[in-house]
Formats: sequence, structure tokens, C-alpha cells
Amino acid sequence: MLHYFLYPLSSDISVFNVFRYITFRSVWALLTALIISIIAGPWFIRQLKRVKFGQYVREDVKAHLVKAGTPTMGGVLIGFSLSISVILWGDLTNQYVWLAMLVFFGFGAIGLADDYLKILRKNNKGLSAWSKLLGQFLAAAAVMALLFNMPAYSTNLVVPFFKTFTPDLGWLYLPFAVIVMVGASNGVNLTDGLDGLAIGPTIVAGICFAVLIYVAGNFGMSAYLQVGYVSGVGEVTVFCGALVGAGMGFLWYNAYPAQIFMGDVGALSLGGVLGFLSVLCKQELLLLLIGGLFVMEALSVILQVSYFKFTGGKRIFRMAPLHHHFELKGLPESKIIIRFWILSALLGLAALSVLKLR
Ligand code: 57M
Repeated sequence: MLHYFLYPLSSDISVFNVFRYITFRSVWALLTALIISIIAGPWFIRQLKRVKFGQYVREDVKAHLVKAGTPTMGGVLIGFSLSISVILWGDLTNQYVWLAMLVFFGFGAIGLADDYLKILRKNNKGLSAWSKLLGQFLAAAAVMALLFNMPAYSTNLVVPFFKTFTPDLGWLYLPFAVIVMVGASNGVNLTDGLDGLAIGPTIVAGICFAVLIYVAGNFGMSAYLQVGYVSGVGEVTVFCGALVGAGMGFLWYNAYPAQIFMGDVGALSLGGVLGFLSVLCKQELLLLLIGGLFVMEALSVILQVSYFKFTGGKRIFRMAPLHHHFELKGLPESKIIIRFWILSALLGLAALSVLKLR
């Protein structure tokens, strides 16, 4: 919005010329979301406590019993600071920015219903896994149907490390893109089991996609790096800046020992939007590296459940997802979190270096 009102004044006040630059507005979108969430955080936490929107904790992880009652649904705070920042700093005539917001709030609505049901029923059982999954597929399919008629929609699959090998998936691309978004959403959800464990890698991924989307939307840079040019998508860099800032502001209070959890409203929306960002910049397979931590956590569950069923009750890990395995091995929670963050940052750097290794 500031871009809309202030940039036209740049002919009289030249300093307002900066509002045309996506990089400038992305940095300020990050700072704005960060400051809003840090300032609003304490009030928001007090409101959640007042209405008793506290976490119900399963008994089978003794170390977590102390966390019972921690305010949850912190994803609402993330959405609040993200939205204000995007409205202030984004070009609201850009259709891709609105689609990204739609993904965030579409997946977030499913998570909100799940979180609210858990609180209403006073247990950890919200929406059934199938109804949650159905909602995610419908939300992702609806967004892909809207994207279908836009220039950013392409059925070619970019394969990391290959410049010219971009197989055309044809109509199969639609279900593929939906699975990317739903998979990412559930990957973040499974990872969100220790203080700051999900939001850390989400911040890393948001930074990576800010770079990838900026390059994809910049004709000169996309040609130089030989990545697909997607006209108009560069504006979503501002959304990425706001996402990173909102995540950092949330982490200010979710850091160990957490004063707030993001809830499914946060985990599902953040994961879904990371999946969508990978679709926008045509880096769906690179998401496996950028979100490698989420992939690891989800894989540990798949392996554990499959092995458990196959062997009639044996386990590979002491407990899945992977962070619980290390917890039950006696690693302190904060050590697990920081080590997972380090791994996530290395994966993000590796993913960005792939842009040159082709
Ligand atoms: C999402 N939710 C956390 C919080 C957060 C199939 C199976 C793998 C499913 C999985 C599951 O239930 N996943 C749900 C993980 C929960 O966090 C809440 O959920 C939101 C995210 N969706 O925002 O509101 C608990 O995580 C802890 N937490 C923190 N700090 C945070 O910042 O400490 C969360 C955020 C919170 C809090 O204790 O209550 C969760 O873990 O449930 N199931 C599991 O992950 C369980 N694993 C399991 O059953 N493994 C089995 C089989 C099924 C694979 C096995 O290994 O044999 C673990 N989770 C729990 N207990 N709660 C282990 C047992």
C-alpha cells in the first residue's frame, strides 16, 4: 500500500523512489512483521491464557507434561503480523501475493479448526487425520485451479543440477503441485514438537524462497542463473520478507522454554505456503533440500510406522518423529533444537548453491 501511495510522489520527493524496489520493501516487510509480533506477543499470550487456549499434552512423553497449558494457536499471531506487513509493503495489485495469502489462510483455517476442537474437547484429538488431509487437498487444489490460468503456471518440472532436463508433466503437474503443498504442510506439522523446532527451519526456508523468487521474477538474474523467468512473481519476495519477520517475532516467544506454541493453525499454514512458494518459483524438487529437516522428520515417522507394522511391533527409533528419538536418548531439548537448526541452515545454503552447480 505504501508503494501505491508514496512511489508516485517520487517525482517531487526523490527519496520515495525506493518504494519501487522489491528488495527495499522486502527488508522493511521483515522488520515490520518482526516488530509487530514482538510488540503484540505478550498481549496475545495473555489473551490466550485468559480464554484458557492452552496445550493438552499426551502423557507418553513425560518430559512434556510440564508444557501442559502453554498457550497454543500462536499461528494467529504469525498471520496477524504477516498480513499487516504485506498490506503495508506489498503491491496489492499483484495476483501472486494474494494467492500466497490465500494458501496461508486456507491451510490456517484447517489448523484453526483442529486447534479449537482440541481445546473444546480438552484433549489432543482435534480433527480426524482424514478430514484434516481432505481439507488440505481441497485448499491446495483450489489454489492450483486459480494458478492454472496465470503466467506462473507451468507444467515443466525443474530438476536440480540439470539445466536442460525439464520434463513436462502435463496434467499430472496439478496433483503433483497439490501433493507438494500438502506434504510440506504435514512435514512442518510433524516437526513442530519441540520449542522453536519448526519455526527455525521455516525462517531458513523463507529466506531461501525470498532469494529464489526474487531471481525467478528478475529477467536478467533468471537468465544469468538459467532458472525459469516467471513474470510478476518477484513481488512475492515481499511476502517472503514478511513471513521471515513474522516467524522471527514468533520465535522470540516460542524459543525454549516456549511461552507459546504455534498450533496447527501455524504449522499447517506455514508448511502449505512453503510448498506454494516452491511451486511459484518452479523449485518444487529443491524444496526437498530446503525443507530437508521437515523431510527427515516425516520420513522417520513413515519408516517407524511401516517397520512397526511389518515386524509386528518393533521400532527403528525410540519414538518418531526423530526429535523425540533424541529426547528419549537423553539429549536436552535445547541441544536437539539448535542442532536441528544448524542442519537446516546448512541444507538451505546447499540448496542455494545448487543454483550455480548446474
Ligand atoms: C503434530 N504435535 C506435537 C503444538 C504445536 C502419526 C504420528 C507421528 C503423529 C504425531 C502427532 O501427533 N503429530 C502432531 C505434533 C504437540 O505440539 C502441538 O501441535 C502443534 C503442531 N501441530 O504447535 O500445539 C506437542 O509438541 C510439543 N511442542 C513443544 N514445543 C513447541 O513449540 O514442546 C510443540 C511445539 C505439544 C508439546 O508437547 O503438546 C506432538 O508431539 O504431538 N505423533 C507424535 O508426534 C507422537 N509420536 C508417536 O506417537 N510416535 C509413534 C508412532 C505413531 C510413529 C512411535 O514412534 O511409535 C509424539 N507426540 C506426542 N507424544 N505428543 C510422541 C508421543
